[in-house]
Amino acid sequence: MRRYFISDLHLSDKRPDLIRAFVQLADELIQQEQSAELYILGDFYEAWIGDDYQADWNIPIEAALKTLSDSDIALYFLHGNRDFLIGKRWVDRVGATLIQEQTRLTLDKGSLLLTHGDEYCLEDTEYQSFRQTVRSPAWQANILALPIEQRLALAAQLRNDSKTMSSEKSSAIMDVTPDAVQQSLVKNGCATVIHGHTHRPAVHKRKQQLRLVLGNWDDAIWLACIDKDIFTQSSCSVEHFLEQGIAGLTTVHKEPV
Ligand code: OKV
Ligand code: MN
Repeated sequence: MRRYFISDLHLSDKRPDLIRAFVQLADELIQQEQSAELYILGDFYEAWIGDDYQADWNIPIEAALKTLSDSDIALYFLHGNRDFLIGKRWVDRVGATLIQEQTRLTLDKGSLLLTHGDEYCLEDTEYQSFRQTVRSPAWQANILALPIEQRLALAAQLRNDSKTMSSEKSSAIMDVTPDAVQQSLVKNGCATVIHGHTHRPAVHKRKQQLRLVLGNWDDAIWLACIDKDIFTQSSCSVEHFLEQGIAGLTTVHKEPV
């Protein structure tokens, strides 16, 4: 059985091309696979303001997810830093299973740790304190009690703040702290972690530990897969994907896990 991994699609009304690409990916997976799993490791949406907000641009996205789960492609979702407000209603609507960050996935040979990855960016202390606030159930309950319009405005403002801040931060600060990754692997008894968030798709080997970093969807689309204990990550331009689909993807990383 193949397991697919995606993260950081940042789907929104601003990117109808990415929405089309995701719908196409879903259609093709249904045609190609009898039984498979799709793991969405956070930041599927550019900003999620609550399961009660139903936008037109999101209708085809949820429909594609529902078609996947209805056709024996099991969907798993974990929160990123932009869609942490996804809740039980969304998960039930699309037929996904919500998994916690740092979930262990047992493979034939060993275990794989699944997470979004922002919890590893310890050098950005300002971000970590922001993260602690927005991930707290009390803060989230307050936000979800606001009218939709206010939530939209807040999300847009935070988005702007983040753009200003990241332009002032060095790229080293915004990457993961390798020791934090190391510690979480030891704690969870895994040799391999797969995460997104940093937008630096790669395979990192360090002290017999493997860190597989998923690519973000922007100019290119990315799809990772584990099949028979081999990890591959493939990519191509959005335009090319819209013409060629999965067949248009080129393998960028290949690694036994
Ligand atoms: C990352 C930081 C923004 C620091 C908000 C709903 C809500 C999404 C959001 C969108 C923006 C976070 C989540 C980001 C880091 C900031 C501001 C300060 C200190 C909502 C959905 F709750 F308002 F409704 N946002 N992002 N900051 O761009 O990732 O690091 S963010
Ligand atoms: Mn992220």
